[in-house]
Amino acid sequence: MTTTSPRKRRTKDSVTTDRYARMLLIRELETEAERQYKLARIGGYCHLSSGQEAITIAAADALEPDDVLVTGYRSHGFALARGVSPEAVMAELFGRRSGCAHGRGGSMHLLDVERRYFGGWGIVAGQLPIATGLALSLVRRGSEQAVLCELGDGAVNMGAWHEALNLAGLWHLPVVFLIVNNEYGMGTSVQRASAEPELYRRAAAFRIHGERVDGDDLEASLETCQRLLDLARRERRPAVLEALTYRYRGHSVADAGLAYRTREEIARHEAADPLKRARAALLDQGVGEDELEAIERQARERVEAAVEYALADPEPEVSELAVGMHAPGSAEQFERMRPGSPFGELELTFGAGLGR
Ligand SMILES: Cc1ncc(C[n+]2csc(CCOP(=O)(O)OP(=O)(O)O)c2C)c(N)n1
Ligand SMILES: [Mg+2]
Repeated sequence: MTTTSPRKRRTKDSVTTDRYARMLLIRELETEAERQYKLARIGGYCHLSSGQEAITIAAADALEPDDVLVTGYRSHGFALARGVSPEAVMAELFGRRSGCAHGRGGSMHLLDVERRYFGGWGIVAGQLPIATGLALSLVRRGSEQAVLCELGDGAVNMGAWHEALNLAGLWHLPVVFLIVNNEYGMGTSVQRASAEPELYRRAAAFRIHGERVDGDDLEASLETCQRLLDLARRERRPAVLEALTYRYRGHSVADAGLAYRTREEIARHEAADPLKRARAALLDQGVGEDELEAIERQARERVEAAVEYALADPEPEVSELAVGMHAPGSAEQFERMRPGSPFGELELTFGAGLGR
């Protein structure tokens, strides 16, 4: 039962029970993922975004259904926020057949093309040229949509950042580069990695608009993402948005996250947890404690159900391992690349040098 007072609830507030529920679902699913990883039910890498839920939900909610989302490998939250079910996410982490990448991608490569979520990419900054290319494709098709490309603070020191932003600026592409600045790239702080630690300023080199937002403030993040995506869609103005946030857990579940930062630092951030902030805002709006507790219970139940689902889901057949790896017609292309063939690597790579 709800004890919400309609008088006190402000409908214009963007901190809604729905958004709180979805932020919580991310937190609960990732907390459970770490547990399942330690039970050896999840293999490979597994990066958690606990602490980053506000900017994740804000970015996803600022997108229209036809907009395109591309992210790095810390992707569980983005997949959930874009509407991928917890079952499909957990099954993917377990490497099972009904995972959102059919059990072949794992934690870093979640995707859902139907929902215009084009992954989940494991190479740092590898997603940037892809996002820029997708934005160019939208322009060529005359489609008034935008691309949102998430990247970490560590990705801005990669060559691909410069290449992608240069073309986005030069060709006025509808892409918003969202830097999720969680203060660290693995164990290296932004201060130690970036000559210009105010990362949004680096957009100026490409004559792209740059802006910073408190990524733990759901309302401010949503407003900023909406405004920048709108400019990208309507006026083809690319942008860089730096969202300041923090990850509570280690870089991946294999990292305790304590060798390069203090417990006090983590505790300081946890005290301003975006979930706590959203909860307090809802209480302030007049949402009842019992309604919030029901949301919290439902999130845990939803995650438990996702684990049950993933456990029961079969693994992909080994015979299907290569299915979907290459586009139809690739066999002919590969044939041409064979050493010794007219376009083969033997001629191209060694031919001249060896005088053959
Ligand atoms: C090209 C490349 N170099 C190195 C790595 C190894 N690596 C994985 S994550 C990471 C740090 C990236 O940090 P950041 O961009 O801040 O993202 P975050 O992990 O904080 O989300 C590195 C160096 C990689 N995956 N790809
Ligand atoms: Mg980082």
